[in-house]
Amino acid sequence: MPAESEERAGDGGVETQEQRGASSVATNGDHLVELYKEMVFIRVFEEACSRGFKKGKVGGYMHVYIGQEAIATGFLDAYREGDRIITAYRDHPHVLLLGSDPKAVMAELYGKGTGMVKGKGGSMHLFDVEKGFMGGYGIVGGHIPLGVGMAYALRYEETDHIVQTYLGDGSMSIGYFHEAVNLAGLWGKDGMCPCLFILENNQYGMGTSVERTTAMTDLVRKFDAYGVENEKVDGMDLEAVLEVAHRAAERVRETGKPYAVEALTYRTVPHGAADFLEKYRTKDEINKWRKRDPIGLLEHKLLENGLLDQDAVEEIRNETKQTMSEVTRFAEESDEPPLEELYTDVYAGEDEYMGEK
Ligand SMILES: Cc1ncc(C[n+]2csc(CCOP(=O)(O)OP(=O)(O)O)c2C)c(N)n1
Repeated sequence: MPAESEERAGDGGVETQEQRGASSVATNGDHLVELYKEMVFIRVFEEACSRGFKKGKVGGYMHVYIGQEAIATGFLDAYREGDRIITAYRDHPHVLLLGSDPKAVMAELYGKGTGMVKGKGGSMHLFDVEKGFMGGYGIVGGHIPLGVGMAYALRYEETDHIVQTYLGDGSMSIGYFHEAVNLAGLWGKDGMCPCLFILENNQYGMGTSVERTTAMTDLVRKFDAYGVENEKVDGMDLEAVLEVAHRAAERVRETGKPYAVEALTYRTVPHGAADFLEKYRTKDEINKWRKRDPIGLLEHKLLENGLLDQDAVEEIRNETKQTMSEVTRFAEESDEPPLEELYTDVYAGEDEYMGEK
């Protein structure tokens, strides 16, 4: 691998918790323990669905978020009821963190009628309107204009809700990104676009590194071109993410102006189910980033500060695994959707129409 890949296996120019020094862990320890449990849950969930995929039980295509958990965990901590969340296809954690039923999520991956969208969407098209989760999209960048449009609508309806629009580094070279962020900046001048863009920069789009797709690799600065203020955070450090997430969400809520945060992270597993060989990166690079695994970092901090001990860690993992076996059993034992379901939800019906005619 070229030297650039070695360089990438560092902190990417973002100040890390280790470099910042003192941890604020003691001030909000109980909450951090709760978030730690949520991160462990997401990880164990995705390990379980990866096994299901290998056994051929999960249909369609599937992408997991392993290595990136601190980002969604931190930003969704700033979620308020009535906000909207939209993301691409690496969407399991977002919906789980919003409190959707894990059994319904797993059943959806298994293509069962008890799935959260009746087994018709699968991994990439999760949806839970009640929890504010507006998908789950497979077309890279295609959801960004939807996030911006929803943000406009929320302000037009005179609410103080915001949209969290998650996007990958790979989506930033696509037209949708530029068109949507341009409008966000423009509408934001009148306080009409409360959209928080969360750039999950895991440094690759499938097998292509950021350096091979764009000449200007300081990605978050692309928002400057459209008048959207922005900053960067270490996406492996939950505490750092929490700090920026709450501050940014409140800023967007108050001003109605969009804001962007680039969270530098790393996907420590293959891109998706068909990426067996990972020829585009070295094992060395992967291992270096695994040492900064967001769950491992937080666990270490909690142990160091006496907020958890080794027994408690074991207990959390065991309990989570037990819950997960119930979740998986539910998915396995559920029935396929009935044949009639082929003809429903094809077009939006009267009661599914969301605006005035
Ligand atoms: C419009 C479009 N082009 C190409 C693809 C194929 N594709 C699937 S995932 C992906 C990479 C996207 O990378 P990124 O946005 O960084 O997200 P990540 O997978 O790293 O989370 C591509 C090119 C697609 N789904 N949609």
